[in-house]
Amino acid sequence: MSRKKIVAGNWKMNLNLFEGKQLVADVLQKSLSLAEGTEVVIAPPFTQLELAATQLKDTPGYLLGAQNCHQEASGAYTGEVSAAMLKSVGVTYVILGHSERRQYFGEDETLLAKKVNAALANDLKVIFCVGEPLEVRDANGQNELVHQQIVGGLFHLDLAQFKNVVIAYEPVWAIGTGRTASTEQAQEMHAYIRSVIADKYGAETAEDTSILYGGSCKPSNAAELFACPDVDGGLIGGASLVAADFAGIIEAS
Ligand code: 3PY
Repeated sequence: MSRKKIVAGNWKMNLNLFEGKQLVADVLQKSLSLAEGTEVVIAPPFTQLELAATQLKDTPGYLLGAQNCHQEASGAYTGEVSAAMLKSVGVTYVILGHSERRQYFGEDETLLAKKVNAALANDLKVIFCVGEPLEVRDANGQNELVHQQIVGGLFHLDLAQFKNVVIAYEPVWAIGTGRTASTEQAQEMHAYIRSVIADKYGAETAEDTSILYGGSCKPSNAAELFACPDVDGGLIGGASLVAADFAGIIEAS
């Protein structure tokens, strides 16, 4: 098994250039030693990417992420940013299908599949988010929905392409609510996701795919969550905006 542990900080629409520069500097200043095979991804807003790239470039294991990309290569799409543009400023990972993109920007699997293609065609790795809202969890429909999201967004990929995909499970009811999935709920869903991948791409690929947990992950619960056999790190929202908290989560990985 060669899958990586990944701690990815998604800043969302927070911090101006100077605040962001300070946060990256504060995280790096902690000189955290990363376990073999662990990666830290920092995904600031687009405006911060180039500066963060210069800050991260000499620190092994620390990589730059973006929070979205457009599905087309270029053209008259005012306000949008292409995968090639992200690549050109040093981005390694792009987060696609975050629940906030699905909820506020109407992104569905058809669109996300195109974005995934654009990202992979530009040698970016994809952190593909899946997860269910509360009403689906309450109706016990989480597996069915997550299955649908994975099949619709990713299963058109061939094996070589899929190897550049990381999955992030975010129970939507645990985002920005202070609620966290229990370790049992997280492990159960992560194992399910791995089984879905195994059915399509085989057991070896499933074993090698990193599956991150996202949803109010913080220093106090990270170690417990990351100890689950199928949880390979986290996609961190609010706690990635505070250097000490993000560092605490990295240390738990
Ligand atoms: C959060 O915890 O805020 C997230 O967005 C997880 O992906």
